[in-house]
Amino acid sequence: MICKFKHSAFTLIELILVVAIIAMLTGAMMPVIISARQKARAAKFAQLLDVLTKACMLYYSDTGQYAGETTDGPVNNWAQRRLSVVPPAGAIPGWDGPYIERPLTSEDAILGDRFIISNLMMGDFDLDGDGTIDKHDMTPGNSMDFWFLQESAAKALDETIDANIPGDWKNTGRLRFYDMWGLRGVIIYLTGGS
Ligand SMILES: [Ca+2]
Ligand SMILES: [Ca+2]
Repeated sequence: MICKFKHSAFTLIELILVVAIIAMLTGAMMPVIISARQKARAAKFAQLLDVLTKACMLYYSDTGQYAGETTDGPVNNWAQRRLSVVPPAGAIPGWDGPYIERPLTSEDAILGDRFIISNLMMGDFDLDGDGTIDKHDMTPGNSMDFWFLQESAAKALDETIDANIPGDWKNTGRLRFYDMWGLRGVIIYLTGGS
């Protein structure tokens, strides 16, 4: 009986060790898995970003105005669906769209947060990371705004679209990240004046 008890105890310790090792390995692997998933999403979103940027440029070329579009939520004067929805005849002279295949939906919020393309370019942009602002706050243009995007998701996207831009990733290139007074957001430059 004593031998049997000892054998069972040894088996239990082995089991605990195996479980502990598996838990450690899983814990060590999780950041790698999450990071790979975010990189894949960022790459997919960058393709959508490219399509939307070209649509905005074409829209501007046709109408001389900057467009608005949104994934969901209220559509207002700040972000009307100008790229996808046919406006009333003559409402926007030169309009020759639709400029994207269909209105954006929440399914296009690949990074986990909805976004809005507005026709007012918010924020200063140092596009080449040389320390000099290239596009100034509130000048007309197109920018994409997220309000609650996770910092790690924003960083993964920044590494995709601002890969070769020197300086602080949060303040240089096309993507800017801010986190102050409890308000966190991402703004991406699409097109516009200086
Ligand atoms: Ca610059
Ligand atoms: Ca950046």
